[in-house]
Amino acid sequence: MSEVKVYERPKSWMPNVSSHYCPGCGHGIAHRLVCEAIDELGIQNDTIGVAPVGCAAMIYDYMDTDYCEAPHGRAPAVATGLKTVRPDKIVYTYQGDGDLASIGMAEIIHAANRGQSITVIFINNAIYGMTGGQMAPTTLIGQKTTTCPLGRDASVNGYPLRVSEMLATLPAPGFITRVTVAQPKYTLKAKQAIKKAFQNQVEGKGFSLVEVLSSCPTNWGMRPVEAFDWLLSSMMPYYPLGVFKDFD
Ligand SMILES: Cc1ncc(C[n+]2csc(CCOP(=O)(O)OP(=O)(O)O)c2C)c(N)n1
Ligand code: SF4
Repeated sequence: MSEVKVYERPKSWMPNVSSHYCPGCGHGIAHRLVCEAIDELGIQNDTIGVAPVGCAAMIYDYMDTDYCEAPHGRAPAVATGLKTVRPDKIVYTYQGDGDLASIGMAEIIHAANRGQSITVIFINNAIYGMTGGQMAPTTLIGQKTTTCPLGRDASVNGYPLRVSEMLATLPAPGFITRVTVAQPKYTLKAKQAIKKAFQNQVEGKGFSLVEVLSSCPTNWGMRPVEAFDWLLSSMMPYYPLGVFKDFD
């Protein structure tokens, strides 16, 4: 009988670590996709990641590449500095929606507007995960969080920001796409998008951003399967998957 390999630990996943993320959290899947892309492109020794605040703050414990921590929301600015002094390196940020779309909104807009040659992995789980589930700029209308316990109300809190669509209006960024890790069929496409976002940088192109719709069962108050179902039924209609901008 021939052997079929169903699982292999990515080379760029740090040896001997196991995940600290909650059961059903999308961060672990997204980390793996980033590692697989780095492996397949053979860039493990040439890559520098920039870590966010939020649940992925210690992503450097998982990734066996060079890494740098950034203050709240400033990952695109730190990545800009790294890429400027080391243009030979592949520089990427990994940021949640609290980090990127709230505190760091200015940094991401300006990095995108400069067409900065970096790769951004943006995890949209519609809430601040790490700090106990505050409302994020991406929280949906009616969604309950600790800071909007009756549900987000547009007349008080404004509307959820569609970051990818907003950035795609700028002339400079090259590749902007939204994917999800909610089901295996979507995860395969997410992997292709993440790999392409790194490949763009290898080829010396400009700014690439992959928004990943992800789950936070803990702060959504759901079981893992229910959380992925909610992502599909509630998040995806407001945040449609697709490519909003491409270099080609
Ligand atoms: C008003 C406010 N400013 C700053 C912080 C500090 N802070 C710590 S983690 C974090 C972001 C967490 O959310 P997100 O980036 O969505 O990542 P997640 O934990 O969901 O992966 C913030 C904003 C805070 N909790 N509240
Ligand atoms: S709090 Fe949410 S985002 Fe953070 S690890 Fe748990 S499920 Fe993931």
